[in-house]
Amino acid sequence: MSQRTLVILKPDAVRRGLIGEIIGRIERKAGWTIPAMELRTLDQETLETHYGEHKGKPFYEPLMGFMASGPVVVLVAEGERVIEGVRQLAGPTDPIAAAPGSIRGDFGTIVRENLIHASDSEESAERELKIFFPGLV
Ligand code: IDP
Repeated sequence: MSQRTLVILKPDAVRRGLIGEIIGRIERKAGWTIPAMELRTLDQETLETHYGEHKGKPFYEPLMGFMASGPVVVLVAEGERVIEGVRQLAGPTDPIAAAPGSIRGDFGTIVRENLIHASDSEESAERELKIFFPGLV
């Protein structure tokens, strides 16, 4: 079943020159495509809508600051089981716990600066795609 998921290459990935490396891993999965992609600096309102579920947690404010600290790449990935699949490519939230071979496992050390966001379910993907790509058909 073909799906769409929302992916954000976080400001650390852009600053460190890892855009090509990370997008390449998504592109190389057979049959997956990228129907929309843009480099943007996210504003507070967009970030609050996106990360609202974490409001009040100790890491929320630093996360907001980090996510607004520079441009990010927002993209839509499309294909068979792409929601679960990009989460697998990313690895778990904590890059030290993430296996080598995953994006976070290969390039990250800091929990907040973990390079990539990917929707975690069909419901999240639907909600997040509307936030970042409201005009997508
Ligand atoms: P996910 O991105 O792996 O789905 P979430 O639990 O949804 O993880 O958390 C959103 C983001 O908030 C994480 O990707 C990470 O950047 C940051 N974050 C989560 N937990 C912590 C923490 O304990 N300390 C610092 N930052 C955190």
